[in-house]
This record gives sequence, structure tokens and C-alpha cells, in this order.
Amino acid sequence: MSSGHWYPGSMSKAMNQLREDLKAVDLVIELLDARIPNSSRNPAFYDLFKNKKHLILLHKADRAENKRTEAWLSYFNSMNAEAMAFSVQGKHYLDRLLRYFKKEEERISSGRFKRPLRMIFVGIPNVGKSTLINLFVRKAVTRTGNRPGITRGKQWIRIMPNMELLDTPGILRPKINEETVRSLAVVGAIPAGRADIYDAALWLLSRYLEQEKLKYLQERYPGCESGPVEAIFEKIGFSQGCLQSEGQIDYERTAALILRDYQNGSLGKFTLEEAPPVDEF
Ligand SMILES: Nc1nc2c(ncn2[C@@H]2O[C@H](COP(=O)(O)OP(=O)(O)OP(=O)(O)O)[C@@H](O)[C@H]2O)c(=O)[nH]1
Ligand SMILES: [Mg+2]
Repeated sequence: MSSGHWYPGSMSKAMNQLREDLKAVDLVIELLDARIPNSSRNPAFYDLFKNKKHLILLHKADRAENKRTEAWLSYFNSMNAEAMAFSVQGKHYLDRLLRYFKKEEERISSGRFKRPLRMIFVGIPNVGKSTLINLFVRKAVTRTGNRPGITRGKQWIRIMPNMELLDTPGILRPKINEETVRSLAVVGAIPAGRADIYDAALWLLSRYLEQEKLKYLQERYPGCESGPVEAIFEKIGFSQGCLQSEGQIDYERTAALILRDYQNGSLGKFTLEEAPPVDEF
């Protein structure tokens, strides 16, 4: 797949818009997918956020392995980046984040001119920006959906008298290598029609085998046995009735089913990327 494909006009437009919006912002909240913290990071952001207060949220932490999420948090902290885990499942996450906002609000309002704390949420498509904002607003004013590319326009949202949030459209990095495309497709950040989902599903199955998590697959797909991933894939296709005519499995449908099961948590909590080791010295 050509990587240029992944930076269509809408993405560079969104990037320019973000550059503009940042001027009015006190705090940038960068949402990463806790299952793929590396692939869901946009290196083009590093420069952009250099002079901004910046918080990393490892979002959808309910789908990731706690131990691995902790390792990622330690890693970010070791790089002097502020980072927290987050999930819409769990009120303690929300309370902690609100406390953080409150602290920031006090910091900026200690100056002479009172003005609202302005925050912007950025991240890849489908990472959960709008859902998170809805949580603060406590009513669904922004559109969400389990499809990348739901948010298009710009919307400042007042969450408290003195705090404003800006939801932004998902942005992908300009050049994406094949491994990253695969990871993004697995978590649903790239529409199924734009990635090789068969390849992504096989890779995902192979990760379960490598990490000795076959039992996660077996719980969802009874009769699933160890063996070559292609065979496991076919078995899943047959047992789940993803068939074409003449008793052939439908590869697209099988792959889509496996990815959907991973995305909605039916295949357990499973982190796909390991944090780099933290240097203790
Ligand atoms: N498991 C889990 N799913 C979540 C969480 N937060 C959001 N989601 C789901 O992720 C999907 C995408 O959410 P959105 O809020 O639309 O994502 P977005 O980042 O605004 O996406 P774009 O606007 O397309 O860039 C929805 O199906 C949400 O229900 C979470 O903490 N855990
Ligand atoms: Mg959105």
C-alpha cells in the first residue's frame, strides 16, 4: 500500500487547522490508543506542541492490559511527558482528569486577565475524542461513532463556566509504514476498505499465539486450536458462518469479524505494543 494514500487533502487541511487552533489553546490533550501507543502517535505533533502544556491520555485503557499500560505511563514519565490512562468505563478516570483540568484552570486564571481555560483534544480517527468530550458535557452534543472520520468541523464546547474544549477531526501521520497501517486497521482507526484487513487479521491472530493467549481466542471461537494462523483463520470463518457459496469461507467477512471482535473487547484485553524499556539511571 502506498503511504501517500494516507495523507489525503482532508488530513493536511486538518493539520493546518490544528496549527491555527493551537494559538488559542492553553492545554493540548493528545489521545493515544492504549493498545497501540506507538502507532497511534503522530510524530508531526512533537514539534507542534513543543511550547504547549501537553497531556497524553492512553485512552480505551479498558481494552488494554493494565500492566502494559503502566509500563507505557512509566515510559512517558521518564521522557518528562505527563501521561494518564483513561477510559470511559470507570468514573475514577474522569474524576482524576477533571481534577487535572481544575488545576490547570487555576494556573491560568492566576494571571491578571480572567479567561476560560482552553483545551484541545487531538488524536487519530476513532480514538475516542468526541466520546470523551461528551462525557464532560454529559450530553451528546458532538457526534460519535465506531467509524473513523466522524468529526469533521470545528466546535468549541463550554464544559464549565471557565473551561472550553475543542473537538478536532482525527488526524493520521503523513507517512505510515505498513506495520503501522496494520495496527491502525486492527484498532479501527483506518476504514476497513482502505487496509488489507486479511493481512491485519492474520497478524492479530499471530500476536495472540506469540503471547500465548490462545485461550482468549478459544473463549470467543470454540474449537479454535493451535496451528498455523491461516488454519485458525479458516476455522473461525467456517465456525462463524462467514461463508461464500460452495462452502468457501468469505475472507473479507472473516477478517472483519475478527477485527470487530478485537475492537469491541470480545477477544479480551490485549495490548499490541510494548513500551520501550525505561532507563533506571
Ligand atoms: N472500549 C472503549 N471504547 C471507547 C472509549 N471511548 C470511546 N470509545 C469508542 O470508540 C469509538 C469512537 O469514538 P469517537 O469518540 O467517535 O472517536 P473520535 O476520536 O471522535 O473519532 P473521529 O471523530 O472519527 O476522529 C466509539 O465507538 C466509542 O464508543 C473507551 O474508553 N473505551
Ligand atoms: Mg470525533
